[in-house]
Amino acid sequence: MKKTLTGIILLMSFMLSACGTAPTTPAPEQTTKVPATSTTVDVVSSATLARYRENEIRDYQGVRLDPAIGPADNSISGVQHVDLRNYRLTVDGLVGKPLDLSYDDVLNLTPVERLITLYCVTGWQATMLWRGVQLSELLDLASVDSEANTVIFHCADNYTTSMPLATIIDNKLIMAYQANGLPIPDEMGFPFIIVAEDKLGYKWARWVIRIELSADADYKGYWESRGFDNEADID
Ligand SMILES: Nc1nc2c(c(=O)[nH]1)N[C@H]1C(S)=C(S)[C@@H](COP(=O)(O)O)O[C@H]1N2
Ligand SMILES: [Mo]
Repeated sequence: MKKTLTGIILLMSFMLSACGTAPTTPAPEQTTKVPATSTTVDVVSSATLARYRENEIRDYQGVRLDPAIGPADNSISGVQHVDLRNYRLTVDGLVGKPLDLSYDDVLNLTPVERLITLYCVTGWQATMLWRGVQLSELLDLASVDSEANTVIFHCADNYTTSMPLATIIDNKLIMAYQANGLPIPDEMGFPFIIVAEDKLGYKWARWVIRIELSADADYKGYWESRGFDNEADID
């Protein structure tokens, strides 16, 4: 009896994990727009409209952008509010020159802008216009050691996630400080979010405070150590 109860509790807590569901790949057919009655369209759009911030860009080259504030927060410890006055970004681990950067130091690097969609395991998705820096520029500044093969992102809420160094370099991944023309809102990871293009939402580290270079290719972050796939490919 006691065992059954423990089992049920374990099962329930697992189901509540990572944006509220057990691991599944987002079903594209669920997210494709289907013709709806005008009432449905109105309800959906007014709820979404309410989440746009003042002066947020809503269209980019004919594509409708989603609000940078999502419909629900599923963060492990709630939304973080990072104070820039004592914010530092460190890049350390297997590097020749560890970095200790301010917010402005990062904004002074070469800006890149890209339209990229975030897919959460629940099927929720959001397409935004991201502006930030290419992670490889930061890594070059730190002179990464040749034995490093993994990049571990540490966040203000103690969340961690990682990606192979090669994925970051080959896919020219960026760390963003703007979404839809405005600073990243607290809800989306102010001051910095890793835009893990083509990877599931749990690779998109928010409120990044430390980028650690490692040789531990088997490192598992918060959700990865709880059963979510370490590759996290969207297809
Ligand atoms: N620091 C931190 N980053 C995080 C998370 C988190 O809990 N803490 N959650 C991840 C997950 S599971 C998703 S889907 C995206 C978006 O989270 P949201 O659904 O709460 O908006 O942020 C990712 N990055
Ligand atoms: Mo997620």
